[in-house]
This record gives sequence, C-alpha cells and structure tokens, in this order.
Amino acid sequence: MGAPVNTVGRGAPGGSELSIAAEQGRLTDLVDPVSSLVPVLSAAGRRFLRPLHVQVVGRPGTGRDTMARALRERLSLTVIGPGEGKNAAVDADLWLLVLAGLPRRADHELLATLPSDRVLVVLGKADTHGEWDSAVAVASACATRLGTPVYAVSQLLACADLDSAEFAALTAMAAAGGGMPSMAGRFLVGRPGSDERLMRQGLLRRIDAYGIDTALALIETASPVATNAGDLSRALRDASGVPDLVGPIGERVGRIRHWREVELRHRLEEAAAAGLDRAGAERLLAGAGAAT
Ligand SMILES: Nc1nc2c(ncn2[C@@H]2O[C@H](COP(=O)(O)OP(=O)(O)OP(=O)(O)O)[C@@H](O)[C@H]2O)c(=O)[nH]1
Ligand SMILES: [Mg+2]
Repeated sequence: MGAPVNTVGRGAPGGSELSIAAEQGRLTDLVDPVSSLVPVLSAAGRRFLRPLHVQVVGRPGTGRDTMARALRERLSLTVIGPGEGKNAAVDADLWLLVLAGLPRRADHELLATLPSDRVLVVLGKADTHGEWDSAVAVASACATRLGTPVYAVSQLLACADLDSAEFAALTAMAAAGGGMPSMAGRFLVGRPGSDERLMRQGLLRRIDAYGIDTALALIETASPVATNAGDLSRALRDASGVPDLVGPIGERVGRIRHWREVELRHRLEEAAAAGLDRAGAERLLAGAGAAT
C-alpha cells in the first residue's frame, strides 16, 4: 500500500501560509499570544488536522455498510456510513458513491448533489460479475456515462476474515474437487441445520461465490498464500480492489486541504466580524491567500 491516506498530510507541497501553518499545528504562532484569536485558532487548527472523513453514499442495498467497514478496516479511514446522521455529514471531506451496476437515474441524481472535486465513484460488489474483468468492463461503461473514473471493488472480499474452521472446510472441499458450482444454491449441500450446511451458508455470506471459488483455486494450486486462514484472507482482501483506492483518494487530498482552508478562513472571518482581534484576523486573512 502507498502513503497513508487517513490524514490530509503534514507538510504536503502547495498550500498557503495559513494552510502550511495549520498543517504544522502552529496556527496560534501567527498571532500575538494574548490575542483573543488564540482559542479560535487552536480549535480551528485541531479541526484542520482531523483525520480524513469519508462519507459512503449510494442507493440502499448497494453494499454501503460493508463498504464503510472495508474503508475503516483496510484504509484506516474515518467513515460516515449510511444513516449516520446529518451532524456527522458536516465533517465529510470526501464522498464515496457506491454503484451496483450501470448508473440509474437515482445514481445520477445523487452524484449531482455531491461536490464534484471530492467524489470517488466505485462499482461495488465487483465479485458478483463472474469474472473480475467483466466488473472492470461494467465500471468502465459506468465511467463513460458519468464522465468520471469508476473503480471496481468488492467491499465484501475487502472484509474477508476466515477462521481456521472455515479454512479447514475449504481445504477439504478443494481436496474433494468440483470447485464452486455455477449456481450458488448447489453449494448448499448437507441437511438443513447441519454443521456442514451452516458452514457453507456462512462462507457464502462472508465471501460469497467468487470468494469461495478464488479460495478453492488458491488452495488447489498450492499457492503459498493458501496455507492458513490468515494468509488466505489477506490474499482475498488484497484482490478486493479496495487497497487500490489509496491512489485515487490521495489524488483528492489537495482539494480536501483547499476546502479545509476555506473553512478555516471562514472561522477567521466570523471571529473578525464578532470583533475578536479584528486587526489580527484581517492581517491573517490578507496575508494568507487561499490555496487553489
Ligand atoms: N457479493 C457481495 N455481496 C455484498 C458486497 N457488499 C455487500 N454485499 C451484501 O449486500 C447486502 C447489503 O449489504 P450492506 O452493506 O448492508 O448494504 P447497504 O447499502 O447498507 O444496504 P441496506 O442496509 O440494505 O440499505 C448484504 O447481504 C451484504 O453481504 C460485495 O462486495 N459482494
Ligand atoms: Mg446496510
């Protein structure tokens, strides 16, 4: 994985005097120590340095909760999931729109409401398209229709966390041969309620047909990543497309920093309007032009 993406990054290139001071955590050094702006600047400085907040949006059923979990677990991001309230949404820096296939009208409408410079669109549940390449082709068709890149990801595989019993069951299935049936229902052999059946139901729920197929193939080919539950889970997570979002998220950090500076300047304007060290605030606002 590349550079961490869970912060706006200290000392990143670019930015105004104000945003550079904010990134370095020394905003209060810009004013007299007795200035009434000190508490305003320390609060605004803490807010400027908060972790990157991603809000997951999409139509119901597209896998938003699973995506929120994947971003938290894989990329250590602070994530605002669906239904986590309007209060949390004011902290959002980046919006991740989850599609479930070619964009529908509701997807277009939702995308139109989001800040276009800080949106990332993904085709979720990429594992449900059979071959991964088919999902990539659908993502590319989505990108053409929306006029923005669309990345194929499986948020479910990104959360793969098989236990040793599941690993043993997969190993036994691989030894018996036959692979994952094309009809997922045929995978559910065993008497209803039996341990065998419950295990298989659990596997379908946790990594679904594509995950099972991939796991069986890795075990059958004696891949070095398929010798225990931990390594196999890691291989599935690495293949989920979620780690590949680090680059596109990183590309948007400059814009995120810009909007955080806009917010910081807004706080200073409010403080000046309220008469708190107006001269100091105006000097900061004049001397520190917003980054573009
Ligand atoms: N195969 C597959 N299934 C997924 C994936 N992500 C989520 N799902 C399944 O899709 C269903 C809905 O997932 P959620 O994450 O709750 O999606 P949501 O958008 O929050 O949906 P609602 O809560 O129903 O509005 C669950 O059964 C998930 O297991 C994925 O990447 N692949
Ligand atoms: Mg949900």
